[in-house]
Amino acid sequence: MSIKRILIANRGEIALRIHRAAHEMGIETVAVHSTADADAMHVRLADHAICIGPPPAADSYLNHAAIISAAEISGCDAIHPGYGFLSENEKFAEIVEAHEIKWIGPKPEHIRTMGDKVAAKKTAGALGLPLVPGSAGAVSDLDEAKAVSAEIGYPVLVKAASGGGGRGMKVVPEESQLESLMSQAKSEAKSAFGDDTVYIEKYLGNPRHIEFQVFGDGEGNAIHLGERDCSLQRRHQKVLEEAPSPVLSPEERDRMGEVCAQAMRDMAYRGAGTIEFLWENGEFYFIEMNTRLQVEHPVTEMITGLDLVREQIRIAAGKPLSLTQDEVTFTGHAIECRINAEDPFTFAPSPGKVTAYHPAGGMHVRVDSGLYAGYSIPPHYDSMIAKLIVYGRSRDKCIMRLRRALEEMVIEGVKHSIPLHQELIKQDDVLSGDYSIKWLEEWLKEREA
Ligand code: MV4
Repeated sequence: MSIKRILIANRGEIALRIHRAAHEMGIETVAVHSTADADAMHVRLADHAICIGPPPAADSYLNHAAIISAAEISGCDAIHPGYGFLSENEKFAEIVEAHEIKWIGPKPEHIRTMGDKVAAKKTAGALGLPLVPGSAGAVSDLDEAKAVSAEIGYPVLVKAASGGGGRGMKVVPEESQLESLMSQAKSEAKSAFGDDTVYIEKYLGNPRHIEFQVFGDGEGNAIHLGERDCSLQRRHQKVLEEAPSPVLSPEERDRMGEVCAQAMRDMAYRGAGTIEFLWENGEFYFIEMNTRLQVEHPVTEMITGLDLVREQIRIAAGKPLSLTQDEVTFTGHAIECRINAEDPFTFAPSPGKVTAYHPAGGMHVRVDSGLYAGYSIPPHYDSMIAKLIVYGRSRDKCIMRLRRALEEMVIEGVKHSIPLHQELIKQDDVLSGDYSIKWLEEWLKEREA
């Protein structure tokens, strides 16, 4: 029942994050790493470290056999996948469980359902979540696409069932363009995912991206931990996230959160999940569900006081949720800035040696990062090198503290996004919370001009 040693099947700040939660629970950790990550902070801190392959992720962090062998050899009784890599791979989750190793994640069947966007939408609808108007499922031919689109009205959006990250998505302004844009969406989906299944939705022109954090025990108990507003994105990469959303009242949060929690009770969901919505003119529309811990989970931790990784580990060990919905409280405001090793103007990656590093500190300031002076950021992986998370009693106080923390933080030797964040939090629309999913890219265009 209890977990004694966790294999961390990830790298970077999230590997460190998982190590910290485990050690605070008296659980040992085993780091697995590629040859490029031998000097990483989480590898140094873990109780044991096993090299599982060369730098390309396909040969190391995605290598099922190497990771399972490492778990067996080192006597791990659980695997935490973090985010990305194998975190939403239902086959890997099944293999882990077949080896009688605890999977610190959702049931494989739920990972599978939510990975198929058409199945996810059908499931969400059946569970009572509000959907974007559109086709009831996959659209098989042009006549069906025309009928659905005429019914909901143009513009419509053609989406890939295997999609995510915006690939294989086409906005169709009017019927005359449906045939060509649908076939483009299908061929893009076919080459990107090996699956040309598409579905159709009403295109929302100016929504916000608001996501609810949920947790279930796998036996029909579930809670929600409120929402995060992640509307500030560039090319489907989040740049800054905050909780609570500037646009939700406590009543709207309770109402929508409860709809989410009830849906998770009805499906006997296990572990951490995020239910993503588009929000426009006071209405929520389900788009997708992520069956993993997310990068931006710390903003939820800051306003609830809970350790979400600890909660995940407890659930995997068969323990009940550590609190009831009535015991969940939301206090103050939190903002996370993602700091990437990239040029803050061109966004070109900037790997290399960090010659000086000084994280921000002080009251209500958290830095999740594996950086240290002398560390070389390898070129093989995601460019996110740190997350700065700041809390304040109010949104205004949070932004004042964020400004102070960004000023304090020093990263030398590589280009990074701190200057971008400093500029961003001076913008009137960001200060007032008046932004949609289109805001950041439009601002970046003006900034370039
Ligand atoms: C949409 C949409 C507008 N209308 N669906 C982008 C990726 C995928 N997760 C869903 N996405 C969108 N779906 C309808 N019916 C606009 C987007 C979208 C978006 C969503 C969230 C955050 C940033 C975005 C950037 C561009 C498009």
